Amino acid sequence: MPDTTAARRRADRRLPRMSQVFRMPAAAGRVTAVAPAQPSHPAEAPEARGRIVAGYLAPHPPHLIYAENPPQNEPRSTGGWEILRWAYEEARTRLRQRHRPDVIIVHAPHWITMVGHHVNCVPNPRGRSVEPIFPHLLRYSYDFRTDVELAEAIVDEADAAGLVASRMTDPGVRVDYATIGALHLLNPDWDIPVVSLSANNNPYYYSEAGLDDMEVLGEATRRAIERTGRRAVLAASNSLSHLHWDTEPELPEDMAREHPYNHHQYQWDMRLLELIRAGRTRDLRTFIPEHIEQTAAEIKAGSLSWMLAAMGWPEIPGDVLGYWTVIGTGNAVIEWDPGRHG
Ligand code: 2X7
Ligand code: FE2
Repeated sequence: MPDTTAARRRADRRLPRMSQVFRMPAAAGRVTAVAPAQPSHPAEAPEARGRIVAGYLAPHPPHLIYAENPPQNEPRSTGGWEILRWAYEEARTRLRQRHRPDVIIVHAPHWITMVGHHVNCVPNPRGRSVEPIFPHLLRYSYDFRTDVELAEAIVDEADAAGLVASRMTDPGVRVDYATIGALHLLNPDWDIPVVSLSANNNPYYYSEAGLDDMEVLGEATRRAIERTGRRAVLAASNSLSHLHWDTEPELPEDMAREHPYNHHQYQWDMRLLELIRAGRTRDLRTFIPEHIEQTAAEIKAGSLSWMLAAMGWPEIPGDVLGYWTVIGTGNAVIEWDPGRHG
């Protein structure tokens, strides 16, 4: 490997990153105790609680909801992107039958906060989410419940770990389409409470900003889950390779026009998926920055690093439920299930 890897350059860098500017020394004793949740499944052993039961890479292209024609979305389609939608169908089955979480925690790249990590603490977000570049595909009415106790515990743990973190309590803030996209595709009934985290790392200004901080945020998230006793599913709402077409077919779901933007991107996505399928999760810590550099990957927003850090970079195979492109970008639905491999 040449001495030019993004990871090495990051380690060598002398100047503080934007995210470091917004990182404070950790303060002891700022976390307050929270009573553990009562089991929602009475037969459940106590050790089954307070843990992450599964993690999903859960990409959010608005095209996928558009193609599903759910009642919440106004535009109508004739389908498309079935391979990814069938992958989500399998994820939904596993979520309901096997994981039965108390909460889904999502980190999404299109809720960008310039100062610190924000956690949505609005008890019942309601409104309409419109995709700014594809408003003809996604005008989605949402109405869901936040697990406020867990949301606040994540803020407290992140703060105690030295991150700048804040509670977002304004019900007027519109929920972004990357949060809505992953959550709808995992649970279109919206009958599982949610915690939603912003992306603070300015991914569209700095190519690999803040991945270290995302690991700190992941560990803080895990501590909050343990402290509140939740069975949590994590969702990293990210596409992979991210160069894309700048023109759209007359019929957006014309699958004769859907293919990788270029072979280079496709090959780097496949390398990433091979590592994941082989369970070489720790190798991803150095591979992810390279993948970002080679493919302008959306995982630069840090959602995947956050999730894998929360799960302790588990050396278990990720189950790739499906991969395909959306407007040329690479997208994979992947499950990490520690219970199956533990
Ligand atoms: O946000 C997105 C994306 N991540 C990928 C493809 C198409 C549109 O929007
Ligand atoms: Fe996106």
